[in-house]
Parts: sequence; C-alpha cells; structure tokens
Amino acid sequence: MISELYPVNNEIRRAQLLDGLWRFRFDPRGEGEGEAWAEKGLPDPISMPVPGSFADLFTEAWQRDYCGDFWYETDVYLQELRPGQRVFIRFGSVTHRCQVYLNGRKAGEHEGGFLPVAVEVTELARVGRNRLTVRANNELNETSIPCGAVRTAADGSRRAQGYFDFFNYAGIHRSVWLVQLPEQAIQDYSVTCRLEADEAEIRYETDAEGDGSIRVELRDREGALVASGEGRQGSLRVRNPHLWQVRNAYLYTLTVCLTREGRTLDRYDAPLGIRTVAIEGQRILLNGQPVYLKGFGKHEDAEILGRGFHWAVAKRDFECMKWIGANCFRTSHYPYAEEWYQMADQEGFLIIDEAPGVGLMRSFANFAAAGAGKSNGFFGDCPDVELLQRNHRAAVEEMIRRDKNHPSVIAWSIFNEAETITQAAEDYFAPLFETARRLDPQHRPVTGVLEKTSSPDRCRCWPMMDFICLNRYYGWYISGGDLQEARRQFEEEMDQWAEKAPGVPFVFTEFGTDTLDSLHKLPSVMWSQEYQQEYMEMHFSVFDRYPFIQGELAWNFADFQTGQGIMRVNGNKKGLFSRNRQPKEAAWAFRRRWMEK
Ligand code: GCB
Repeated sequence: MISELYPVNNEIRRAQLLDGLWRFRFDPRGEGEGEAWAEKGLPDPISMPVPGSFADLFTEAWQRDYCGDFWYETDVYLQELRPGQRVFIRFGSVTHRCQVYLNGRKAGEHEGGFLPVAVEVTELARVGRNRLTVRANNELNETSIPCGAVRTAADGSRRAQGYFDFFNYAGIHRSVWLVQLPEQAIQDYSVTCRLEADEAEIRYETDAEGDGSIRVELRDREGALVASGEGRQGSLRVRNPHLWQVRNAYLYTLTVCLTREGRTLDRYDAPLGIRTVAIEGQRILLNGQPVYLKGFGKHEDAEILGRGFHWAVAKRDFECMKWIGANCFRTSHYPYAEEWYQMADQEGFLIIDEAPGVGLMRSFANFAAAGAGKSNGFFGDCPDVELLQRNHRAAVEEMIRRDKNHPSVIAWSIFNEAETITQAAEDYFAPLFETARRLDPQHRPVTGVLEKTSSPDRCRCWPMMDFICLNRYYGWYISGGDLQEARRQFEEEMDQWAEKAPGVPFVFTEFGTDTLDSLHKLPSVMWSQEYQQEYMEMHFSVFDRYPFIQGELAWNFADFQTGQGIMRVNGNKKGLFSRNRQPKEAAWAFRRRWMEK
C-alpha cells in the first residue's frame, strides 16, 4: 500500500523536495515510448520549471496550445537507504495523466490531473544519482474527468478543447517529493469531532502496517499535552476545547506514533481543528452555530504560472479574501493543491471541495449554453459512461482520502454544471453521492452545482444534495443589460425553488458579469465596472429576500485564462479582482456588505 499522507520530515520520515528546473520535451508524434526515452534519457531536452504549467512560458502558439504527450526528467539523489526503508515519489498532481519511471523502469501511472500521484520506487532506486522520468499527457475526451475533446487541424496539429471555461493548462502543477518511509509506516488517519457542553470528543482511526502499537497525542498551540490515547482507534477527550472557528482558527497538533517494544517505528504530526459541520433545516451550522457563506468560486490561475502552485499567489489571494470580508471559497472546478487547504486551516476559511466533475455536458461553450439554460443530454449517449463514472468515482475517492482531515473543508461538491435532467444522469450520480457519504468519516454535507437547465421542475439530482448550489446569471447570459427584467426572472425561479425544495439550504456558487478594468460608463452598460456593481447589488437584495439562501460565492475571485473565442477577451473577466489581484470597483460593494454580514 502507498501512503498518500502529505510529506513531512522528522527523525523517521524523510521528504526531499524535487522542485526546480527539470528537463522537458514535447512528443507530438508519440515516439518517446517506442524510442525508449525513459531508459536512454530525453533526447535534446529543453528546461522546464517544476511546479508549473508549460503553456504560458513560451512565445509560440503551438507550444502554448500543445496537446499530446510531453516528458519531464530530472536527477534525484538518494543519500542513504536504510535496511527496510521504502522510497516513494509523490507528485501533488500531474495534468491530466502520467506514467512515472525511475532509472528507465516503470514505477506507476495515474489518471486524473488534480490529485496526488504516489509511486513506490524502493526496488528501482539506488544510493546516489537516479533518473526520474515522467511521461505526461493532456488530452481530453468524454471519459476523462474533466471532459472535452481533441480537434485535429488540417496540418495534423491537435488542440484539446474542454467542455469547460478555463484554459486546459497542463504540466507538473504541484510540488514533487522523494519520500523515505520506514518499513512499517503509518498509512493514514482520520478524525471526527463531537462537541458537548464544555468538552470535545475526538474519535480517531489510524491505519498502520505491521503489528506495532499506536499512541496518539494531542497538543495545544503552546505544545502542552491535552489528551492522549492508545490503540489503532479510540477517542480523546478535551476539556474546554479551543474551537476551530470561521476566521478564527485554533489548531492543535495531533501526533500519531507507531511503536514496538518501546521503539518508535514511525511518527506523523498534523494540525487538527476541533469543529463540527451540520445541516439543520435551512441552515448550515459550524460548531452548532449558523454560518452564512461569503466568498468566491476560484481557479488555480495566475500570469506565467498558469495552474502551477506558488505560495506567494496563495498568500496574496488569502489577503485579498480577508480584505473583502470573505469566509469561504469553492475549489471550482477541481481539487486544488494541498497547500491551499493548509492555509485555509490556518486562516479559518471554509472550503467547498469540488471534484473535477466538470464538462459533463457536451458543448465547447458550455458556459453560454448553461447560463441560458440550453444544455443538452450527455450521459445517455456518452461513448463509455461506465469508464467515465469509474474515473469520476476515483477522483471523488482520492479527494476525500486526501482532504478528509482538513477542518476548512465543510462540504464535498461532486460536479459543476452537469446535465442532471435525465434518468441517465440520476443513475450516473446516485452512486457517486453514495461513495462520498460512505467514505467521509465526518459525514460532511455532499452537494453538486446546478446550472440553469437544472431548473426546479426538471432537475432530477437535487434531492441527492444536502444543500443545493446554484450557478445563475440573470442579468448576464439571461436578460443581459436589463437588470429589472433579470430580477423578475430570478425571483420567479427562486419562488419555484421555495415551493419545490422547502427546508433545504441554498448556496449561490456563481453569479457575475464580465467586467473590464478599463471600462467605465454612465448609465452603465454590460462589461463596465458600473454594471458589475449594479448587478451585484441587485443580487444582494434578492439573496436577502429568501431566508433559505445561506451563502453567496461570487464568480469569480479573479479574472482567469480560458480558451479563445468570441465570448472571451483574453480570458474570463468576471473577477472581483483583476488577474494580478487588484480590486475592481464592485469589490468595495462586497467589502461593505460582507464586513457587516
Ligand atoms: C459557469 C461555469 C464557469 C464559467 C462561468 C462563466 O457557469 O461554471 O466555469 O466560467 O459560468 O463565466 O460563464
């Protein structure tokens, strides 16, 4: 078994960061495998930063838009290999799929571009220099998650076209680690909390190899031991606990120790926040108190980096979110790098963690089709719906396994704007919701994000959701430029939902207008800063009319890159911040509202 726990260093575990400048090569004719590039070394490689997307580093369009196989290679030094020690390579993600080789021999492979890839290389590694090679691929099809297609031009060049509205960035997007673990290692752990009057009960479960004993310790911020337990599962009781609260996070440290005859075989330390999440009637409760979600749908997206993780971008984004008074974000439309969740744990932000179930609707401009409520069927005529579902289920499982212990994660989103109006859609999603419910020890709410076609009278999947997420664009894709009519239609739909799903909380997961930094106009017109502000104010007043609306996550936190097309001006401009994270005018209206709410 391969431990996917986030790499840490201590006296037993060793984690060596392999980020840096790697060697790289495009493989447009798919020759690398046949020519044994992994065994012989990449021929004539160029340099490539890791982590990062390759697309925006180049000056030629064919490189930016490259679709197919591409290879990475680097040297990895292993200082020592103690008897019994096991060696792994762990990538935060490789988009969208990869095969990993060490010293020319295949160590493993992974499908899906937004979750960790961990491969064991104990048998392949040697002390000294090793060659690590990755063959990656960024093609999309109707069985990949997310979905899309590949178009071949007359000259034979190919382009990936997602059924989604973000650039199909690819590469090794997150950090890479060489991990050395003891022969018998702690594989995983999970915690759940229960709050009583002045006490918290933390139930834990651990998964470790061998027959050693487990000891679990909980320490407060000062390092004082507050509770401990023995055994692979059990419970810890904390008197007068410091709760992990929204924007006021308190993190304890949980230590899991695997010992035999007094000898420590393995140890893993991780932050732990004591908090509960529940849905009660129309409300979302955190630690038993109602919480109104304020924030954004985001993207992992930045100039030059593409979708590559960088701590500086994350830091700036959290500072902007704090400035505007937000408390929540959705990882639209895929699980983000683990470091985002670590920061959210520290900052007390809430996360709706979304699986990469996007593009489950056949359209190259699905945002327009979805926004206007004109989407078509999908699941009924997919080439291989079972394989699609398998890939989707694997992503849900891997996401929950990876993120289940983060106090910041308050809900799982299974999809964004999928087709939900047919029996085939219901059959497709029911097992995925069931999987999420079964796998999460904390039984967090499970949801999915509905576009306009998924209307109260047609959607067949909303009953699966603990709270209902809506993406609506009244005043943009519908009745654009006429906010009065937009408001009327918006309220008409909300009245229908009130009747259809009484007692269920709703969260707006998208609403927004493309807005150019440079455009001001009075009276307002679409695309102007003034229009974005008026549109948002109309939305605020509608949200405030319906008590079952329990959250507003605007689209989007910042402008972001998309594919090209007549609907996009070098990307999607619905950010409340520009792509380089400066506020647009409407950001102040949010700040005024959210600081009070
Ligand atoms: C949507 C999608 C999102 C798009 C957005 C838009 O409904 O969920 O990915 O970017 O609309 O701006 O059109």
